[in-house]
Amino acid sequence: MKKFTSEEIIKFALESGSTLAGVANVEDLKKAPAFTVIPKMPEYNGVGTYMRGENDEFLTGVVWPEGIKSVVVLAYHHPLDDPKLDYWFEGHNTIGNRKLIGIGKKLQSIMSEQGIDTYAFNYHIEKGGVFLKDTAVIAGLGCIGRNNLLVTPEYGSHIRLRAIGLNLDLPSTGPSGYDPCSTCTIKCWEKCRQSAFAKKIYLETNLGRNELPGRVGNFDRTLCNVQMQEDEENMQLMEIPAISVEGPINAIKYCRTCEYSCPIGK
Ligand code: B12
Ligand code: SF4
Ligand code: SF4
Repeated sequence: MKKFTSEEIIKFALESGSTLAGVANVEDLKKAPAFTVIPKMPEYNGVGTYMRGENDEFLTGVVWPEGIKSVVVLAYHHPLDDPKLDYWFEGHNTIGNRKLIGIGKKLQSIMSEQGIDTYAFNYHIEKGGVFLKDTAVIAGLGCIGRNNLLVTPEYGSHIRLRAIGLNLDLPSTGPSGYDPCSTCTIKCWEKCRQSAFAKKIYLETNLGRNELPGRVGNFDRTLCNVQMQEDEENMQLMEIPAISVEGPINAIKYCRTCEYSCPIGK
C-alpha cells in the first residue's frame, strides 16, 4: 500500500466535494475535551440523540472501530442564502447531510482504490458517531467559539460536518490556534432566546478540564433542546422537489440564532 500524507488525503476530500477538510489522529481525539467529559456529564436524551426505545442504553462514550487510526473530517458550506440545506424533513435527512454523505462515499471509493480501509462514522454518537466539532478543531478547521459551535476563518459557523475513519496512522493537521473570540466584543451568547448560555453550569473541577461546553461551562443543552422541541412543533409544509416529488412535506427549521449572531463568514 502506498504511503499517504495528511495533506494528500485532504486533497482527495476536497476533490470529493468537501468545502473544507482536515485529519485528526484517533489518539489525539481520545484526549480531546468532548471525548473525555461526556461520561461525567448528566445524561441527555433530547434532540440529536438516538434513543428510540425505552430499553435503549445511554452510550456515553465513542466506540472506536478496530483498525481505524485517523479520521478525515469533511465540512460542507451552508450559506446564509440557502437555509433549506439545514431543514430536517419528516422521515428524511437534511439536504446538507445528504451532500455530506455523498462526499463521504466518494472519498471512501477513492481510498478503497488505493487499498485503504475506511469507516463512515454515523451522525449520532449512539449509532457509532464521533464528536464532530472537537474532531474538526483537532484537524485544524477552526476553534470552538463562544457560541459553542465550530468557527472557521473562511465560513464562520455556517458549515456542517461528517467524518470518515481510515486505517492510516496520520498526524493531526491542527489545532490551528485560530481564536477570534478572545478579542471579539459581540456577545453572541446573549442572543439566545432560551438563555441557554445565561449561567455557568459546568465546573472545571467536575468535568476535569478547562475546555467546557460554551468554552466557559455556560452552554446548557437542555435549554437549547427546549427550543429544538418548539421548532419541531412548528414544522411547516413545504414544496421541496429534491426531497419529495409527491407534494409538500413537513420541514423543521431548527434554531440557528447562535450561529447567525457571529459575523465571521457572512
Ligand atoms: C446532540 C447534538 C445536539 C444537541 C446537544 C448539543 C450539545 N452540545 O451537547 C442539541 C439538540 C441541543 C444541539 C443543538 C445544536 N446543534 Co447539534 N449536534 C449534536 C451532535 C449529534 C452531538 C454533539 C454532542 O453531543 N457533543 C458533546 C458535548 C459535550 O460537546 P459540546 O457541548 O460541544 O462541548 C464541548 C466543546 O465545546 C469542547 N471545547 C470547548 N473548548 C474547546 C477547545 C478545544 C481546543 C477543543 C478541541 C474543544 C473544546 O469542550 C466541550 C466539552 O467539555 C452533533 C453531531 C456530532 N456527531 O458531533 C451535532 C452538531 C454539533 N450540531 C450542530 C448544530 C449546527 C446545532 C444547532 C445550531 C442546531 C441546528 N440548527 O442544527 C444547535 C446549536 C447549539 C450550540 N450552540 O451548541 C452541528 C455544528 C456545526 C458547527 N458549525 O459547529 C453538528 C456538528 C452537526 C452537524 N450537522 O454538523 N445539537
Ligand atoms: S460572535 Fe463569533 S467571534 Fe465573537 S465571541 Fe461569538 S463566536 Fe466568537
Ligand atoms: S440553537 Fe438557538 S436555542 Fe440553541 S443555543 Fe443556539 S440560539 Fe440558543
